[in-house]
Amino acid sequence: MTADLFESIADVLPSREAMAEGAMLLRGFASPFESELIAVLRDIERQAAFRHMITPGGHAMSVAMTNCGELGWVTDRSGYRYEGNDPETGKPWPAMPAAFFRLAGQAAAQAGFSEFSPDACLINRYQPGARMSLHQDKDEDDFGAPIVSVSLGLPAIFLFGGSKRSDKPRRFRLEHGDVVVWGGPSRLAFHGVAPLADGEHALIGRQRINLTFRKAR
Ligand code: MD3
Ligand code: FE
Repeated sequence: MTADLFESIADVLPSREAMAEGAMLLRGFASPFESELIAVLRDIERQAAFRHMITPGGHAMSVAMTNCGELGWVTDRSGYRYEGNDPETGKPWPAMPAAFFRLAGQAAAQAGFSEFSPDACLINRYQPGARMSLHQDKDEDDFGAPIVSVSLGLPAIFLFGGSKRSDKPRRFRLEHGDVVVWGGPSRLAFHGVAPLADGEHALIGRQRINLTFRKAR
């Protein structure tokens, strides 16, 4: 009885775990917001569809992407950059929903970044087999601001390396509702995502959605 009680509390309470200096994993932090996040995502997707962007090397990414906020991250044959308009429609990216902005701000505050004000949210959609190879996020102006990521849907193996591409990455399983704040010395760490294993998530289906909140300018 007592053990059951504590297990059920552990299931709902978010926990804090340091992955590295400046990288804080908040397990389940987004779970209370899941329905609102999913509703708002549908709305964004209607205005700015997921698409497989082309890298400067000419390859289509296996991850499909869209954005919301003042700025959106894009890649094409001419390079990586932030743009105010969706290149597919020519229209501004959908505004950042208040629920997204609040969640990102509350998570950043938990990790000690009290004034996080993201102007961009890159939304990544992984279907089974999709992956992201090791990279650094360097297209933002101010590396003093953290990046906040929110995982929804199927679990993924996140690869967390060091400051050099050759540093052997550690593996972390990120699950539905997990939020990570990447700041300080972790901000420029190499990172990636292993190919997504097939499965079915009760709310999100056969995919993983990752929101990454950034201060681009
Ligand atoms: C660590 N996305 O969009 S989120 C990306 O799960 C990206 O979709 C992955 O890497 C995903 O650029 C990882 C976690 C993440 C995001 C940014 C970081 C980890 C980071 C920046 C610096 C260090
Ligand atoms: Fe990244």
